Amino acid sequence: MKALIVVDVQNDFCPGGSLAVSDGGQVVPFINAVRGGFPLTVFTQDWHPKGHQSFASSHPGAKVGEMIKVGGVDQVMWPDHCVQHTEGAEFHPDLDRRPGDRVFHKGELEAVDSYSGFLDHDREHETGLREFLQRQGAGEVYVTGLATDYCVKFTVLDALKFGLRVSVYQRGCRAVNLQPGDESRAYAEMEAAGAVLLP
Ligand code: VGL
Ligand code: ZN
Repeated sequence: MKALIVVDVQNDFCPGGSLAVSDGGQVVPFINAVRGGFPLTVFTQDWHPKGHQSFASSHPGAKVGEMIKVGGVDQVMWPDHCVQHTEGAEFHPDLDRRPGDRVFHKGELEAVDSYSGFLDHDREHETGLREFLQRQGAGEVYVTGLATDYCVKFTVLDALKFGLRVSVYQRGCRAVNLQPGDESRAYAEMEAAGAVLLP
């Protein structure tokens, strides 16, 4: 059975949000159009506590966009975003969500960031998505959402590590592009790891 994974289509990643991805909202009509073709659709939601380690505001002197070491690990400094129970953390208002849809939260631990919808960066805490897909008998996933070069990429790479067959809808993804070319490098990495890239 195939499942659609919708990654982080939240207000803060859309125009007007604190970590807006250009044209982020444009993935919404695409996602709404394809979800009907899937027997199962799941959503991930970036869900940080206030003062999260990935926020530049949590590190005196740190600037948004730079990389610093946090507990010995490289961490990109982001603007405050997707803080639990705020408007910015809510799903885009036009996203077609239905009763019974499962949502998997990530980035909930203050000290660890989490781009993947499956596991946080310390590889210790699972979101429950893997087990859920397994129980549903979903061996094949199609991934769409925000952002291509972070949460989409890490979700795809983990899905492949867990032995799922993975396709990525490029029309349904948008990138942050902190550096020019991050988007195409992210797609190349996903493809090299075994993902099928769909236009
Ligand atoms: C994301 C940066 C920080 C994402 C989440 O959803 O791609 N990017 N937190
Ligand atoms: Zn985040």
